[in-house]
Amino acid sequence: LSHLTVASNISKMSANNVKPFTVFVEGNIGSGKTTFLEHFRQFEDITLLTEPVEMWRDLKGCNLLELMYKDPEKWAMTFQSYVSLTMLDMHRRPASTPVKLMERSLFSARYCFVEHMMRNNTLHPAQFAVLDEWFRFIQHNIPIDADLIVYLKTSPSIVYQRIKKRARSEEQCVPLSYIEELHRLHEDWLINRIHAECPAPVLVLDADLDLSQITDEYKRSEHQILRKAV
Ligand code: DCP
Repeated sequence: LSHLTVASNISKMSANNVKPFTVFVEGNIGSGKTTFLEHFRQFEDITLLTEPVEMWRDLKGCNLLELMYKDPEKWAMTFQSYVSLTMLDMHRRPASTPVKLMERSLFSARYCFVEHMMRNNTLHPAQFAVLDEWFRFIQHNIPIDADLIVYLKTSPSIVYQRIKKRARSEEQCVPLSYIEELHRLHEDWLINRIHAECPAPVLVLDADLDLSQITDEYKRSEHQILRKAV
């Protein structure tokens, strides 16, 4: 059934030149965004753009993520400016499939991470202003397609434990307070809608569930993402 539906979506695409249905997967650090995207690997004809963090860890041999965590005042601007570039690249990458799933977006970079770094003065007001101008310029001049946001909602204490357990070397210094603040910023953006623009409808999933139970929760999103009765 999934193959038939996707095939009919492809023929619709070529007939009407329809753009792919574009989904951003968002949520706190350690909320399971990569695992969520991997769940969709079983379906044919979906473009998955996973793990942008791997690009941030190796730019011509430089680990920008590590530099940013070791000396945020010095490197946050460089890091976030490269995040914006990699995100814009993902937004603009054409997909010849009916569905395109992306891990994160320019929006979470701006409304969660850059917002946090501005509020706690990691970014100088001048650095924040430059990042914000880039963001506004892109928003107004470059089409960014968005049809759905999947918000993997978590409790800070749960993702904090996961982050400790997975022990990504760069993140060992991350305090619970940072995870709590990022949680509030995701909620303000996706649930409380404090920013004028939320680029697409938001589907909220319970991502506190552990790996043995999460597949059923992920399945809840299949019909909206594949747009078929499952
Ligand atoms: N990060 C950041 N600024 C951004 C985006 C991410 O500082 N604009 C940092 C936070 C993390 C690392 O990059 O230390 C990766 O964060 P993500 O939440 O993007 O990716 P994860 O791999 O943690 O996601 P998940 O565990 O949900 O798959």
